[in-house]
Amino acid sequence: RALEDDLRDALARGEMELRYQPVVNAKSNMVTGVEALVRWTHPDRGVISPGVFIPIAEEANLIWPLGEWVLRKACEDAVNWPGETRVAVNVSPIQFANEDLPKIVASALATTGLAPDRLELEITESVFLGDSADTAKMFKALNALGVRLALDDFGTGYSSLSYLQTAPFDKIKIDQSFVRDATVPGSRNGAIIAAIVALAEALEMETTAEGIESLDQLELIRKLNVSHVQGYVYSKPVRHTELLEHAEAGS
Ligand code: G
Ligand code: G
Ligand code: MN
Ligand code: NA
Repeated sequence: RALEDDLRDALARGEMELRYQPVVNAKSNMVTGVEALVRWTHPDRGVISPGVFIPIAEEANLIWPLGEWVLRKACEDAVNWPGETRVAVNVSPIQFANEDLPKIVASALATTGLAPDRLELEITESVFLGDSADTAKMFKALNALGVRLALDDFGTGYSSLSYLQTAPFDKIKIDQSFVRDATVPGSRNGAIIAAIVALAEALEMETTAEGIESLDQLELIRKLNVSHVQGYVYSKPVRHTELLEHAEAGS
């Protein structure tokens, strides 16, 4: 059987699970949110990364049921987290191009009772390659729902900066490729991160640096005034139950 056929049955068989990676405020060190990351445990092949199966789901028109399941499950879990902890969900450009997306988001919020401002949708620059009138309309509709919007993998896409003129982002996520070598002598990445932070601050957007693995990277990122950090130095993506245990332990 092809992976695509297995993917068709994976949701019904309960093979999909969400993991949550904490996002930490760089100043207060408090967890302010988490990013939902989907995992597929295939009965024969074991855990398959979304980097592998999301493109297959997009080609096979399976991104709809999968995307809807991810949204609903993430909202359902987030309702039980303490305080204002937000949940971020990755939205594929294919989902973004579907006019039903706002309805699907609204329905996930309504059925779970999650406050709209506790849901953040992560969108990549590639959505700006589509029809610009449709893109503007989608941003307007999502904004009207009261959900937050984050620009994911910033600086790695094909797009220009012109979309920042109008698109209502609350946050820029600085791609981990900029973080990786930032502490290596001679690297230009620190300067690039500083420029992204200046841009985000001027536009009143938060910033999250992704893929922070070492204390050296954390120290540099703090010095560069990035507002939020995410990465293995704090936590890998964990189960919903583990997240609750962390919260109860007061960590
Ligand atoms: O967690 P990991 O590094 O394996 O994720 C690999 C890629 O899959 C990342 O680009 C991430 O954004 C994407 N991804 C993870 N979960 C989801 C999801 O629920 N929906 C979409 N569209 N992409 C996801
Ligand atoms: O494309 P997106 O930014 O949504 O995907 C984030 C990906 O980065 C996920 O697959 C997640 O598992 C991975 N990730 C999270 N923290 C780290 C980290 O500290 N180091 C590395 N190498 N990957 C990470
Ligand atoms: Mn993401
Ligand atoms: Na990213």
